[in-house]
Order: sequence, then structure tokens, then C-alpha cells
Amino acid sequence: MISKIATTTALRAGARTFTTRATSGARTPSRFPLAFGAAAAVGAASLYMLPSVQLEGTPTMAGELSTTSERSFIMIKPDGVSRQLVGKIIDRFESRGYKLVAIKSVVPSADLTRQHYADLANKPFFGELLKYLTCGTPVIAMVWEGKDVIRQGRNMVGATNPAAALPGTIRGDYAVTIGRNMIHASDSFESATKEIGLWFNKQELAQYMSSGWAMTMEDN
Ligand code: DAT
Ligand code: MG
Repeated sequence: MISKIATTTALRAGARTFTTRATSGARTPSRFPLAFGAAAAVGAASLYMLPSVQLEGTPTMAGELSTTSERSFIMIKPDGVSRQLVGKIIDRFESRGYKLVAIKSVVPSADLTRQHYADLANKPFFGELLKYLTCGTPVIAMVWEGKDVIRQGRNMVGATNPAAALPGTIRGDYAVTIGRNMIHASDSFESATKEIGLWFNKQELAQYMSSGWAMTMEDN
């Protein structure tokens, strides 16, 4: 299996330099993590079972920032489900090249919603937000994986207030009011770590290699 090493200092500095190497056996000069060389060695049938990246150090539930293992928590809110726009939203992330590693339909409890939006507990709109999320219509909770998915996920979702969201973004194309803005996306690595851990168990996060992964994620 291959490991990717990024030093803490490099990460702190936002640097993207790292090395890849096989944990046992010869080193590889390839910057793109793994899979295909390793898969060839273990047989094609195993290709789909390989994790996209095996990290050293302590990856969180959100993988490792700025690597192909980075993960974001994306949630289609009750209005998106009710308006039957789930497929269209998933299509945007799939088409972009991100990999779906977990998905479930949930009618969230008040407790879960309070934990998810803990930072907004003192806002005047919090009560209405809580009522909306727990109205009984499910949300679609998802984890998407890929390089820069947290930042790009936010870009794809658009501004919090759909009135300010650019056309081409999800909120800019499908939503009108801030109270029904359709979708949530983690706003930082720390939020992604917290949110993925809140909505999913580690066992629910799939590790597999999608067929177009190298063609999408490789960065010469
Ligand atoms: P975002 O969802 O873009 O991360 P946020 O974290 O500031 O935005 O707020 C979470 C949700 O709370 C947001 O998607 C919709 C609701 N919200 C935020 N500001 C609001 C406001 N001024 N009035 C009503 N609802 C608001
Ligand atoms: Mg937010």
C-alpha cells in the first residue's frame, strides 16, 4: 500500500509539497498517490477496493487537507428533497469528479441539528432553522472526497443568501430565500471533521477507487 506524507509544518503553511512512497518495497517518484501501480501488483480485482490514499500521521474523518483524501460534508436540506432536486445536486458533484464515499437519508433529531449548527445557537433565526431542519422531510447527508473538495464545495453551493449567490452555483440556480437555501457544505477542514463525525460512523465511509480518479485528480 502507498502512503502519503505531508509534514505538519508544510500543512500549516498551506504548502502542497509532499512525497509518496510504498510502505513496503520500492519508493515511487509518482506524485499521484498510488493505486494503479499497486493495483497492478495485487491484481485488477483489487483496484476498486484500494483506498484512494493511505496516510501516515493522524488523518481525521475529513481525510487530509489539500490531498485527494480531503472530504467534505454536504447535506441536501428538506427543501431540496421535497422539491425533488436531489439527483441534480448529486450530479454536479459527480460530474465535477468528486467521489461519493457516504450517503444516507435522515430525518434529523433536534439534538443532532443543534449539534450541527452549534455555532449559530445564539442567532435570532436559530429556532426557525431548527424547526425547518426537523420538519420531518428527510435530509440527504453525504460525504464527498477529492482534492480541494471543501473549498470547491462551498464555491459550488454559493453564497449563504441565494439572493447573493451567483448563477451557476446551486443556491444561485435553485434557491431564492436564505431560510430555504437548499444545501449545506462544510466551510473548513475543522467543520468537515466535526460534521462528518457527527453524521457518520467511520465504518460508513467507503474506501474505494473510482474508475476516473487518476484522470480527474492527477496534478502533473
Ligand atoms: P452556510 O449555510 O452558508 O454555511 P451559515 O453557516 O452562516 O451559512 O448559516 C447556516 C444556515 O442558517 C444557513 O444556510 C441558513 C441559515 N441562516 C443563516 N443566516 C440566516 C439569516 N440571517 N436568516 C435566516 N436564516 C439564516
Ligand atoms: Mg455554515
